[in-house]
Amino acid sequence: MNLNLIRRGAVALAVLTTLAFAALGLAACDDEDEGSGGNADVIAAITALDNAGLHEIEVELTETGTPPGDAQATALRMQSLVKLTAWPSDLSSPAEKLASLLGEMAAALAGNDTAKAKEATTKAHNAAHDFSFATWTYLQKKAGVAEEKNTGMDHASPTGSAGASPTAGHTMSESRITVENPRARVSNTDVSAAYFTVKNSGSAADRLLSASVDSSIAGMVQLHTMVMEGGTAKMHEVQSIEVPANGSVELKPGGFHVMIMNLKRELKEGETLTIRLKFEKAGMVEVKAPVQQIVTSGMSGGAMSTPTTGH
Ligand SMILES: [Cu+2]
Repeated sequence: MNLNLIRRGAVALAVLTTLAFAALGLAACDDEDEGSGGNADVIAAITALDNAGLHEIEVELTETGTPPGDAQATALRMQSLVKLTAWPSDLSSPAEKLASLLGEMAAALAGNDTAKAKEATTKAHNAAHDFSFATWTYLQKKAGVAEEKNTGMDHASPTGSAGASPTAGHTMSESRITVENPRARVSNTDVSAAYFTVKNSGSAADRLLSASVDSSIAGMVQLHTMVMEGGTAKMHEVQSIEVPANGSVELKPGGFHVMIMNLKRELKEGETLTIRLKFEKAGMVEVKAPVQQIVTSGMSGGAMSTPTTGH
């Protein structure tokens, strides 16, 4: 056998080996869910996101009006992390949305508009929550373990804020939310309001973060409070409504309410309005609110005045 033949044989063997490995590689990819990275990558990324401190940034912004010094860096780091992780295909579209919300958060934090920074931070924080829940649900399904409810994890209470921080052995405190006596106000104008009592029988405080109705019914829904200013009742938008542990909060005429704006049609007595409530810990809660005449003590007429503050 001459040297040339041996060389050719070696090259052929090398090519075959490469092809065999390529085939193995493809087979390994087929085993995964389409588009999925490894479990370890996904777990590492979602753990980092869970511990990034978006909650603390939002709380500090809300309470002091100033974000923590590293808030923008955190948003940018989390944006890179979410963009670069090979999420399973089911999660790739929410991941894209989350990455862009984190980008908006970083941009808003770089500016000096506090309200804008707060709004962008709240949006990114909420999206991160939903994304984390979806990711862990995916992982639990893949692992064949039981699924958790979207409630429970008391993610680190903000340092320096009022209230006891959970001790190491007590991080699984729960918020158990029920909504009672929901009702919405009849309206033939472009605004209405909804009221209800939120009860929390759990050992962790929760927050009502937002409310929404079908976009075919109203263009905007906000959480409002009403305060007396110089003898006039004025409405203000609030970022959230606290629901104490083992306690309740009542949304009622003259106080906290769900403000339904840009109504696209009349709300008639006897119909039912579906309202989706988003809680920080308990997640989404859907309520069916009967539309009815609601008497507002101290205010004339059946309809609420238009907001004089906020938007
Ligand atoms: Cu209002």
